[in-house]
Amino acid sequence: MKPDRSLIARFAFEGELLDAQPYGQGHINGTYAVRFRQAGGGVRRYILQRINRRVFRQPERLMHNIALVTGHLRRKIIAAGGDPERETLNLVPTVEGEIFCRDAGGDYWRAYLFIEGAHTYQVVERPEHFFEAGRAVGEFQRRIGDLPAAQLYETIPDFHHTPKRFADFVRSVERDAVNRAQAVRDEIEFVERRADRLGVLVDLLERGELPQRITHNDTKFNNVMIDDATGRGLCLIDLDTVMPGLSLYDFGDAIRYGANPAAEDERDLSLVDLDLDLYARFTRGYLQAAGDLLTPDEIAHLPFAAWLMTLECGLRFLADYLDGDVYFETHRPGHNLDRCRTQFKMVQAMEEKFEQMSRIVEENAELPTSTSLAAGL
Ligand code: ADP
Ligand code: GN1
Ligand code: MG
Repeated sequence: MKPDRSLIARFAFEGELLDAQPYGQGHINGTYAVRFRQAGGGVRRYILQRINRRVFRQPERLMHNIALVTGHLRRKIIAAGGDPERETLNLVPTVEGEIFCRDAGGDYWRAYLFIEGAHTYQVVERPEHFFEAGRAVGEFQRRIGDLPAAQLYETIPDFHHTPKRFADFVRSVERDAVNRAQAVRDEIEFVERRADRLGVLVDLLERGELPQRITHNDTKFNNVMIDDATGRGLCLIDLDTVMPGLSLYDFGDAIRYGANPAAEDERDLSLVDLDLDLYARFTRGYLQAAGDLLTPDEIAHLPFAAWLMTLECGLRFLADYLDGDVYFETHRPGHNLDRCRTQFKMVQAMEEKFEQMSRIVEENAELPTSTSLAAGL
């Protein structure tokens, strides 16, 4: 449901309200662009979002994280001589000075300055944009890296704990709530055949062999704003899942989405593939920005992380399909299954091109000669 006038009036927006329209193509929150006429005659936009209550059980905690993270980024951007109104999200407070509000139905709302002169894209339209996305993700990890992890809540526990995602998936298969399992036996088996490799990253984290960092955890290309004028990767948006995690999650999730030249929900699977040129561009941008932050073990696992995050996302789409489409926003029957199939096609392509993926990392990383890139499949 669209935000009404009285809800909009609770935020400290400037000007006279013109309208509020649904905006963007996210799978989770309700996003609206709200337009205001300014005293001088111009029009100013803001983003107003309804936080998905089913997904985010404790919106207060999530908003605490976002205020902390955007405040930290703002200081870093100002110190670097950047533009703090465009290179990070900026919360617009309520008239009472709060960072969110609750409506009569119990929904939580928040508002941001609208980042003008920049766009998000559902697929990579210009290859150089994907280098920029890599740079933006690396830059984000660097800027946020010195925020003490203990100050952040885990907004969705075990978000990228792939073995737990798999356990949830197995429960969905067993429950078969809407009688769909029989028709997707091939997809279920696709996951089962790969089940032995799902714990690699969480095991390394538990053993202290990969460092825990503050990460974004949802770095798909349509969460990166690209500057219209310069083509620069300007700002990572969608900060709901910023929390302690592995740098590899951000690399992997960005590749799974953006190195596919087709849409995430493309039905013609012949169009879905791992584009090695796009993969190389992102890798270069990412390593340029974050390279000296990363340990040799992190670098060695980049190709594996791309594979794992793609498989994880595919099994989440499949689990939601089996559950009756209750988590991700869907726009047509079978939408989650279509999404699952693109992810699995990408997984297969990565398995075929794994050596080339490793070579591209090797060519772009400065690794001690003793490090072997043997973190294979
Ligand atoms: P979801 O969690 O549902 O994916 P997002 O926070 O990613 O929601 O927002 C959905 C879309 O709205 C984005 O892809 C982007 O195009 C647009 N958007 C979000 N925040 C802003 C902003 N501050 N300025 C301009 N556009 C934005
Ligand atoms: C969701 O919110 P959005 O659309 O950026 C999801 C991600 C998935 C992605 C798949 C909180 O991201 O984890 O990778 O869809 N976000 C959440 O497109 O579950
Ligand atoms: Mg989004």
